[in-house]
Amino acid sequence: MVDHFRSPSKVLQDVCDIKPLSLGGLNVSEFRLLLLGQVSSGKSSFYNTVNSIFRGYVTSQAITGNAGRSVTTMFRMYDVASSPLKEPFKWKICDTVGLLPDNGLSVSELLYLVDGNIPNRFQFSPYGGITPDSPGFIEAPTHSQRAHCVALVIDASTVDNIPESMWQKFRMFQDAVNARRVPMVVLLTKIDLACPQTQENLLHVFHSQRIQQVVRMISTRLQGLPTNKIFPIKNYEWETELNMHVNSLALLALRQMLRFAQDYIEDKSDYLRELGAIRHRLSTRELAYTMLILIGFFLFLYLAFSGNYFNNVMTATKE
Ligand SMILES: Nc1nc2c(ncn2[C@@H]2O[C@H](COP(=O)(O)OP(=O)(O)O)[C@@H](O)[C@H]2O)c(=O)[nH]1
Ligand SMILES: [Mg+2]
Repeated sequence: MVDHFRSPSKVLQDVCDIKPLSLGGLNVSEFRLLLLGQVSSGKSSFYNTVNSIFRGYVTSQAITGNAGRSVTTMFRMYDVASSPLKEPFKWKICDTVGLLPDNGLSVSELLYLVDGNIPNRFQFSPYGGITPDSPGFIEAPTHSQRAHCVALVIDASTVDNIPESMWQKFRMFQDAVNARRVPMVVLLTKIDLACPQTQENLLHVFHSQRIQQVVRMISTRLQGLPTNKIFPIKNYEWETELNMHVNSLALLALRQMLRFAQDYIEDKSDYLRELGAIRHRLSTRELAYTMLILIGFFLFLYLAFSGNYFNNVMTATKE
């Protein structure tokens, strides 16, 4: 439990307690939560916000900025711990380079991030994409190395300007992630900039017509993604002190992401168990067929060599 959190809530406690369970032989040592989204949508700031909550003061370990191009150029897996001397939690936040509508990382390259092929501190090149020949490419990632929940980070204040080609990329990516049964959520950042009343009082977010409208719009654009998977948040940006409401929104989103990650592991272990059972059933049937063939073969040999078979055949032919 983090002692410096001024009002230790149930949500905070839940987040501290969640750790992957080893199920059905599926050993996952930690959850990996992958952040993806446009340049400047607030991915690195989300990690900083979460880290600040647990550190007990506003920190900015991940470099953030509004340069018009991605300030983040590396794939980084960040641990979170209540102090540098304490054990980190059993989950990591994975921060990436920003997405661009018409160039930048393609959907298949993004899937390498989901599938765990990309190592920590992988340097994205502005010229070339990711291929299996890229330095450090992990050919056969373990279940622990893949993403267990993906968060699409969308800036609420500029959502109306997202070009159609970007939505198309999001949807293609969503289809591929759904096919892998990896849970996907949306982190809707900069709600303070999107709604003036929310800027004044963060609790207004739950009544804001504008935020509700944005949430519904994103749900429609993302093929009916349930609205309870779209989390409005406000990242630490100008603040120098922690704020309870900023913390609460970020923690609510984080707790759901971790719960979805746990659901994914359960689902995966069920699938592997069923696959194992099918293989077992198949191998039992194959064994029975092989035995029958062998018995037939030995019976034939016995009859042939004992002479009876040929005698009987000869007699039968003469008659
Ligand atoms: N007002 C406000 N600014 C934010 C929020 N989240 C991020 N920012 C700012 O947006 C800019 C881009 O954020 P960054 O985290 O670098 O985006 P990234 O490219 O997705 O990693 C930075 O100047 C942040 O301070 C937010 O919730 N509210
Ligand atoms: Mg960044």
